Amino acid sequence: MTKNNLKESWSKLLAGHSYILACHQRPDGDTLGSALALAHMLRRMGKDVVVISEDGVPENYTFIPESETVISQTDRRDFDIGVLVDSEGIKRIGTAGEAISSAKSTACIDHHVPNGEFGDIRVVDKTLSSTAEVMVELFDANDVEIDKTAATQLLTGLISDTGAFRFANTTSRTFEIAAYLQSLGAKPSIIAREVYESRPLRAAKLLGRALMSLETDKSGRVLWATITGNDLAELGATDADTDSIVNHVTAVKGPKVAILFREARPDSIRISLRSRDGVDVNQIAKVFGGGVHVAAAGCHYDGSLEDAKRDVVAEVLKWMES
Ligand SMILES: [Mn+2]
Repeated sequence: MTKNNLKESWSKLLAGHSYILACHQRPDGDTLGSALALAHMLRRMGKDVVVISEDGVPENYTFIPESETVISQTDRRDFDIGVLVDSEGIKRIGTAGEAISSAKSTACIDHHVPNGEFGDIRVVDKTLSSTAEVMVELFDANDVEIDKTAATQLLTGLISDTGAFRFANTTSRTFEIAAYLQSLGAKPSIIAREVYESRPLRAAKLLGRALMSLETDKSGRVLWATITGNDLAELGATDADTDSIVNHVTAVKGPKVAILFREARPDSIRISLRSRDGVDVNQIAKVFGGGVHVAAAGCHYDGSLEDAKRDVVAEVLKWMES
């Protein structure tokens, strides 16, 4: 992403009048904050902009300015430009894919390992911590003024994707950008509280159950937690309540790989993988048709919880041995 690339991409992006910006499924602070910041800038220029998130806005992100404008579906197919935000492929945005693909031109703004070459306009840098960081570089290269609203939206992306600056994707540039956004009016302490310390009670209880379920392999290198469909039903919890639980599994000292298995529906298991010390869980997730980052990936397993645990743990151990 050279300054020239960023200038060229921005002028192509501005060529439209109507826009649809799509967040990925199970949205996080980065996809929402980044999409809303871009929408804010485009609206300021008089553009017609829709932000779509198939799964809506999770409770702990409703504090993001302008998040109330996010819609979860649309029948419109008349957009000039469709943008994938923080989504490494059209599949990750669910039903919004149709509206994006029907746009006269498409764009992809992201920091994931590219999965195909979606987008006539591509602003993708997998070395950056977050799509929010990509956005700041894009705005900066084009002298787009970041106001307090956009600074808050973008800092939310940075804070969520770096685990509040604790993950290995945090660079000195990340801190520079965070300081810059704070100087523009964003409040890190408020964002961190909203993102990390506003868990509903049912989600806290679900976390308790997940931690009680922890198991390891004999060598202690792999640690996993399980959430059953029954756990969700008994607590009245939703899939969104499982979101940050894998980070608590990762916080246990010793294991190199942490996994969360959750029974979304009977025989439909969602799996999150996290690694330490360079184990490439992206490769492991790929075996099961998933992926995303080297140290953080996810996949899906059709079958029982027990089969999912047996097969995925065996695959992890196989990768560690090779
Ligand atoms: Mn992201």
